Amino acid sequence: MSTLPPSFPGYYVPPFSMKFRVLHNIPKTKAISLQWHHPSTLYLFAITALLFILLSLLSYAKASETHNNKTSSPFEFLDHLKGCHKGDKVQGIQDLKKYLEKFGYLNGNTNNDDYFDDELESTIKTYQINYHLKITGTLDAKTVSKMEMPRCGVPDTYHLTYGFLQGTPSEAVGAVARAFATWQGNTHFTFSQAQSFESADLKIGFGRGDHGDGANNAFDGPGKTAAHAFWPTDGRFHYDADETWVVGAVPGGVDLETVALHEIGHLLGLGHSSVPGAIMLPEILIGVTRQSLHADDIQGIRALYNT
Ligand SMILES: [Ca+2]
Ligand SMILES: [Zn+2]
Ligand SMILES: [Zn+2]
Repeated sequence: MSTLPPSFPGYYVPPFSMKFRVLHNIPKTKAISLQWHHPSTLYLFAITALLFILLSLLSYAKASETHNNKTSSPFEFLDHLKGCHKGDKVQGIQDLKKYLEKFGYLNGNTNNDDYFDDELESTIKTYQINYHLKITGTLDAKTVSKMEMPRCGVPDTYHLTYGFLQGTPSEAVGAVARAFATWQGNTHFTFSQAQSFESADLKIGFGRGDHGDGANNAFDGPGKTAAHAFWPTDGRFHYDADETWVVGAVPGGVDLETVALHEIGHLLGLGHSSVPGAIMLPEILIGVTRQSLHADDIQGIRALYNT
């Protein structure tokens, strides 16, 4: 119950009050109470109920038999793709791509062909992470049967695009792209570079001092604040241009990718963590590099999005 959105308080209150009213309105006549306590009626009722359960079990068994003989899943086209893996070219892979696109695992820019490419492999991995399947990147039997199950039409995943302010150095672009790939590999999110900065969901760049986010968000020269990002759905992530930015573990330098991992966490809605080793710790370490998330970061995002 605690998971119900606070905006729906009336959702579960009316049924309760209605039940109360009905119960109170039942006249306490002898007929009703006697019927339920009379042993022979109770036996009769129990036998009828048992028969009913048996009958429904029988018809269920019959139904699943027919189901096994003749697949009735709307996604049965996936059946003959069982065992497909990267490098394969099989008719029907195109439909698989459409399926994954429909449910939010691929964006519209996919190669619409029957070729099992790198992108399809990583997409299937994301699907397998999402459904707690073994991460094989291939269309193994378990993955196919999961995909064939009747499902809700609302997409599972969130695809976000990112763009860079003009003049962003290529080292930063590469580092941020790697950080997005790390988050993509561990969550139900997928990311790709936007066609233009304006159209991007997430906007990344460097700023110095007061850089247009308001005086409260001005950067502070070398040291102290190294970067910041805004909560969803704002999407802004800025590096302080006055820091010594580096790629990798360089003494005295701040690693672009490590900081990007942290700031992307904020872009997705995570706050700071106090768990040692978490990327979401507020302290940014100088001269070190981190290229993976901590279990605490992954748990945080799963809890936040209920995945
Ligand atoms: Ca600073
Ligand atoms: Zn800023
Ligand atoms: Zn932070």
